[in-house]
Amino acid sequence: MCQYSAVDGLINDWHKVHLAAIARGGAGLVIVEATAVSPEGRITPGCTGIWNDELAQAFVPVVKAIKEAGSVPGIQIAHAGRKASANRPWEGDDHIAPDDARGWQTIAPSSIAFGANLPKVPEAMTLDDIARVRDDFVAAARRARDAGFEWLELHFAHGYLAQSFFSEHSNKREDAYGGSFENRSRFLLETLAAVRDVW
Ligand code: 8OZ
Repeated sequence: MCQYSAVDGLINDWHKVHLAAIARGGAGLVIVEATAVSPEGRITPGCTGIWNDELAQAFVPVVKAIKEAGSVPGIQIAHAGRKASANRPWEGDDHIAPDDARGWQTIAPSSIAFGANLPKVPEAMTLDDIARVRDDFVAAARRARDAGFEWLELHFAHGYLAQSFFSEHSNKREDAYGGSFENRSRFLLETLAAVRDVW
């Protein structure tokens, strides 16, 4: 579960204690929270990340502690899409205001805001953006593997990037990534297949 306690994606003792305690409690599998594959893929500024080797290395002692407790270390890798750049729940759970330097430009299949408490309008992704995010998932998976994780989940749910490709409500693209069921599934299946090559 998201702890919103990382700084620039980097985990710290909070995460180690939290996760190792769950392992010590007897869980068979401990899954690290939705961890961003790129900085703009974080839900909030406090979300964990694995977009470079320094961030990945910080997981090594956590993985070790989980294994020493007899659990399997797992991680969920994620991109929040148009729901990114939000305040932490106790700060409002809404999009960071446009004039607040803590926020960033969000991306999505189409330039359509989530709405309600998340009104920020995302930038529609180019084909290069789509390929880059797919590659970010692959690089994140490789780093997670090298850090010792033994179980991996791609976060394709809850209105985040991948699910917003899948839904015809948020995906109005007219290229190979939008329209038909097959096209709306394309980003998910291509990303999954590319991750499978390294995992
Ligand atoms: C519940 C609370 C906080 C975050 C998600 C990453 O929707 C989340 C999340 C869920 O999957």
